[in-house]
Amino acid sequence: AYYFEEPSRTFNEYLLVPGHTPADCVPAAVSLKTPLVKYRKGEEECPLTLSVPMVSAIMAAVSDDKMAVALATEGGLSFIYGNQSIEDEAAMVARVKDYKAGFVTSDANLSPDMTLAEVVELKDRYGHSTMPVTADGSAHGKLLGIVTERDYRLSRMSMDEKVADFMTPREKLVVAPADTTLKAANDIIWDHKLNSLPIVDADDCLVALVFRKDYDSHKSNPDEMLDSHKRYMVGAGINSRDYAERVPALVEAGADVLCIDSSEGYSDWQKLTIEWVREHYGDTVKIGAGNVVDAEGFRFLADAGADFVKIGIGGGSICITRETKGIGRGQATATIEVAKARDEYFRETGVYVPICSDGGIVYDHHISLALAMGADFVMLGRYFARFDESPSAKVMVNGTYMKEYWGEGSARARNWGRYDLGGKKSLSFEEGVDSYVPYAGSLKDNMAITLLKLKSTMCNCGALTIPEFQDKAKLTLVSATSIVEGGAHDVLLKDKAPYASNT
Ligand code: MZP
Repeated sequence: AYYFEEPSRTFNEYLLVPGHTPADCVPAAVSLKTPLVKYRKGEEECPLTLSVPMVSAIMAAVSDDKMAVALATEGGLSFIYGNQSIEDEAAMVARVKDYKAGFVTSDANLSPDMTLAEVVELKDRYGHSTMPVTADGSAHGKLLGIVTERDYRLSRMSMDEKVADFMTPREKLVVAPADTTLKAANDIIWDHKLNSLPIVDADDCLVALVFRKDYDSHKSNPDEMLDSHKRYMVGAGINSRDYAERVPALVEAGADVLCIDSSEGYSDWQKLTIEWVREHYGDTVKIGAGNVVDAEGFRFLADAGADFVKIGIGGGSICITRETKGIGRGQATATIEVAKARDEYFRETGVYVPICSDGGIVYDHHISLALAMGADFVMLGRYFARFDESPSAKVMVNGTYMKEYWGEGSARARNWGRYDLGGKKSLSFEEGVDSYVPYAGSLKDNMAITLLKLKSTMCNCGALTIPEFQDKAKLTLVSATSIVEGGAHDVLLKDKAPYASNT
């Protein structure tokens, strides 16, 4: 047998030692842009980049179309889970691609005398998510947007939930009949000082008018919002069995990037899958592979043509692979070794293959550590599962709101494709658990804090970009007693933290 000389280590065993911080190195100046897929030395730009180095896990409890839209809005990317029918997965991808980010202008000639029902009909005809209209002077010249029932369906909430969600405590629900004119609706909004006006018409179609104030609160002017119609990027998970049918459907639906989802990726199955994609699509379809935990595994997948390589076996919060099969490696050690292999590969071949540290991120600062150790981006499951936007149920457990979160190798998911070694088409034994994670609110609010922490850490290390951070980072192992020193200690806490991680 071969013995690795050093024990494998986790993120918790490391700390960053600050470097010099120049005066212009402030969080607002930090760029978190990072490559998602491979590129050649000398190429102007990586073909696909992320604005923030976070992607959501290929899991049924984490990444559906709603999560994908929310995360893409913040500059990250979701990989839609693959353990569902090809048609359902492709439909989720298509819904993300069809989602109209921003606000779309309409050439419809809207007049203040039009009824709300007519406006909704127009909106539906144009297929817009929202249709800003500039009413003329008689409607106060305000910008209005219309949101219809379809938008609510897309957000997966029931009508009642959405109405509740829509209203801040200060807002009032004013219901207007469908024959209300635009001018009258605008007056109601104005008179009641509402942000929006939900209306239920005869066909049970809920309509909300979004008021100028809402646009102002987006901190961009209405004109900017009217040109900014973007299509969001989305990834999708595939397996190494039905790729000949699944890949064409996902490509047709508009997936920007695919990833072979497997608990252990150093295998011929992955090579064959990548080869099939290259044979049928050349380099036009981007495909990541994994997971691996050492240099050999990385090199195998990079040589096979992977566009990025994912690292991590057994470190996921819901994972019991190390207990059941005795395979895996500490996530920090795996990341450090694979990052060295990536750099060596780049020096040798001129091809930069981005790497993703997948699983085991418990505290926000683990993201900083993973990047400092060389990861180009990180994949998170538990982190995203806690938010409103994840597909799982929000439940009350012992007086606290929780979200359900289960592993793909659990009896609940039965994702045999992820654990397949060419055997029968079923999960023979469990490698994951079914669990709860504390509900944490909206993705947007949580990510804002996480990213601010990351940027602050980068500034402490004197870095304004991720490559600079990786270059300048100084990392130290910590002793068990210094970990104790790192938390609040020898004081009596007034408020017990509701939950230790990500706070
Ligand atoms: P975490 O962010 O919850 O710690 O880990 C998420 C990662 O765990 C996923 O991206 C995937 O690689 C891995 N995973 C998903 N299901 C299982 C399982 O059932 C698993 N064992 O290990």
